[in-house]
Amino acid sequence: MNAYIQRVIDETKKKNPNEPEFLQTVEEVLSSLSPVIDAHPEYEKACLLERMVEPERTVEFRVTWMDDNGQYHVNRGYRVQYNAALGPYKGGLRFDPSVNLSIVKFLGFEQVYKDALTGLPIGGAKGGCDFDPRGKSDAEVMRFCQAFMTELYRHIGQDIDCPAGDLGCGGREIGYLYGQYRRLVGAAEFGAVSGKAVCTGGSILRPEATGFGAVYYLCEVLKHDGEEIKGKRIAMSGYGNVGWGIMKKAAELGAKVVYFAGPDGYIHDPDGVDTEEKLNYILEMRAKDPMHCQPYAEKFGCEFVAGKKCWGVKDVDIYMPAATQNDVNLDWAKKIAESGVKYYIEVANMPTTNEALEFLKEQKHIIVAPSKAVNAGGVSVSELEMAQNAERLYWTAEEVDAKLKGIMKNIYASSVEVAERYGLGYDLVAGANIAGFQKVADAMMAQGIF
Ligand code: 2IT
Repeated sequence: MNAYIQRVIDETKKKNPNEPEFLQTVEEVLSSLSPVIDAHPEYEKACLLERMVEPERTVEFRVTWMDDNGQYHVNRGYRVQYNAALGPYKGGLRFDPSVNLSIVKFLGFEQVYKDALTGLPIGGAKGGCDFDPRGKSDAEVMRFCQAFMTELYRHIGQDIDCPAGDLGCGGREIGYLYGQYRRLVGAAEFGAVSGKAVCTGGSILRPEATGFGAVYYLCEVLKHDGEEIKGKRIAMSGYGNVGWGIMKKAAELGAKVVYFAGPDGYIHDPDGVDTEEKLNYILEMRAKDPMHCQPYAEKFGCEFVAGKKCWGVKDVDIYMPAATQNDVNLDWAKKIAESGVKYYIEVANMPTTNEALEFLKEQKHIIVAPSKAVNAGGVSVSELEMAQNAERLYWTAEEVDAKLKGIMKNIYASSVEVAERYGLGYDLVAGANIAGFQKVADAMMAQGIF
């Protein structure tokens, strides 16, 4: 590895000893940049990497809200405004008990390069709170969101930072967050929050965009192999917004999600989740209880395997981890390699541990696609939402879908092109890291050193 990269990784570890997820992503991204850092000695003089690993700004704040019994609760909120060299900070808010500074920094760092890859003018940020929306009433979620935004609003804005959703922060939460923002600033400043419902300035197709984009990217990977998506069988983890979008688009294009895993175990539906009834049932099931997918098996008479992940099953063509970080460790990666399945398409942010990712990349029979490229359709349509808001109009579903498709094709093509240019061959992981990095690097070098 390039000595400058190694030094920055070592220094980052020393400086942030209690942030394992953050260090994991810094190591993963930086270690794939050797060829481009070798080619640009001026980056070291400009302390470019040292500046890239340090967020431009981190805000931590208290969120106090009242439950339905009149009891107060205190949570910790975050917004890490990582890098705005390419445009206003952009990235989601995660509401989950696991949220801490390390998680938010890892997501923020990833977001910078993902947002750059889209080719759209957006910087990277991430935020969240250690609040658990599960089991809370609508009124409790509303009071929490209002309390959260009452602090966050002073740090965001349509030209400053535009948060969106992530785990635990869906359409309902975004609605309450945007409502409180509008109330506080006294203006319909739509572009300050994305993922809004269409009736309140949102973009058509935003809820489906990440899943649809992932399938469009997958189609490019298959095309490269002379394959098509029709008839392909998919095993995935997660059936949230993103997973659901994958199921829907896959079914539309003649592929089938035949395995999906949730927190309680996995479902095996050999017919695939390919009817409107099944897709609607998943939405209902999730709204009632996001922790259990077993009811799907009972409803549709298929197999449910309690407490297990579906990695390693053989009767599929494609794996798509779409749940959360570090879902696939080295043991699972070995099972995946043994299964003989050819396509490993990351969807969730950092779903693979670094050692598992390295192992999978070494397997000659497996093609690995990285989440920061595959899931970038979500943030892309968020940016299209900002653009529509700036124009004060709505685009049609066809217009948004066509733009999304074009963006995903570009992301794939630029990753392939850059990896080949640097002599790395067909390496979608390094290609995405380098292509995203190059855009941020150019903008930072052009803007002076600070
Ligand atoms: O991880 C992600 O890209 C998101 N959670 C969506 C970010 C956005 O601004 O739509």
